[in-house]
Amino acid sequence: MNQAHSGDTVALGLDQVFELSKAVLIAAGLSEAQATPVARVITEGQRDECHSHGLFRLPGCVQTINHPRFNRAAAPVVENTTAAVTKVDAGFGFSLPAFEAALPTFVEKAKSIGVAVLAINHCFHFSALWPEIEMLTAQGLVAIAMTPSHSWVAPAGGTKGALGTNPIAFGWPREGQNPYVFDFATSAIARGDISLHKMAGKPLQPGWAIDADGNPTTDAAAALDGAMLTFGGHKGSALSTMIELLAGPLIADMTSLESMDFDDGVKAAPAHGEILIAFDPKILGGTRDNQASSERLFSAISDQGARLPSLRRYEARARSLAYGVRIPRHLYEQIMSLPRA
Ligand code: NDP
Ligand code: PYC
Repeated sequence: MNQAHSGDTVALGLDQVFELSKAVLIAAGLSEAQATPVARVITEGQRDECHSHGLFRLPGCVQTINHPRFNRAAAPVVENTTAAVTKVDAGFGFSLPAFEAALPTFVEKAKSIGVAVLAINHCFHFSALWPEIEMLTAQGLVAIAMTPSHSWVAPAGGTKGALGTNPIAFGWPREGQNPYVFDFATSAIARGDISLHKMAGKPLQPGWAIDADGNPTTDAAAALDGAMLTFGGHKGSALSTMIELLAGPLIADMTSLESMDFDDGVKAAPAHGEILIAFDPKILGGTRDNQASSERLFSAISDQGARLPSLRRYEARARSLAYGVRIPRHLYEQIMSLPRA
């Protein structure tokens, strides 16, 4: 494999990121069919400079594949439940092959009746949600995705983990340009970013975490041993609880507390469900041009110097597509020390 080395970083083409990821995942025990969507999302994360969910996740994926409860032979089973509802059982493989297996049915339902729900069950989940959201906005659909994680996050007013970092993502298609997409953890920051702060020896921002004694901390190691905090105090805490309920008990799957129990101390990726909702604006909006008023809103935000979410990501994407990516040398060496197919 050709790659340019410079100082503390290593330059890779996007095709190299993809092939390297796939080779590691296959050597760890995934089939080509399972490894491909996982490697694609890792590559997309690195491409868009979402450092907490790009190549940084690859060693954790290997650890997850080695979890005794991970099913290396998992083949997603799609259930055509009702006119609006699709369920897919990931069989305790990764969420991404299950999402892709259910996508055509899910999209077809949203387009035929205006709204559809996809429940992914029994999946190990490590990925950002925006790649899935963008696959739905590319079909002209408005979309929401939510998932629990492990119970690392204390509720507002509490001192112990009960909630997950629980991301919520939303996408709105825009004619002739990238969709409006946001995708964030309901913890003050993703846990992956706390780990990156620890690796870089950087302090956390106040308000992100408490230590094991329940005291505020800006030390990443103490935060990983203690508990993370939600964004927005009681509001983030309630939103996170809603995500637990919608992507957990509502679809008969695990909460973040249950995912943590299921992990049994291995420290693999969380295992639980994911819920996605898709709306067809052509059906819900009828003949009204929903783009005119949404564009007016986006301009009112951008024209005063505020930025739309995902703009940073789209700019990073353009750069990476043109020039490839640079990753920290220590991460490259860690990945190259893993077996590859
Ligand atoms: P951030 O706090 O950076 O928030 C991310 C979102 O906010 C992005 O849409 C980002 O756009 C947008 N944003 C950031 N800064 C601004 C700004 N100044 N103005 C406007 N928009 C802004 O990231 P998080 O740490 O909360 O989450 C990172 C990722 O982690 C997500 O992709 C999430 O899905 C993933 N995650 C996954 C989990 C899982 O269980 N699978 C659990 C937790 C998190 P942009 O990207 O352009 O900066
Ligand atoms: O960064 O919080 C996180 C996370 C959990 C699962 C995947 N990412």
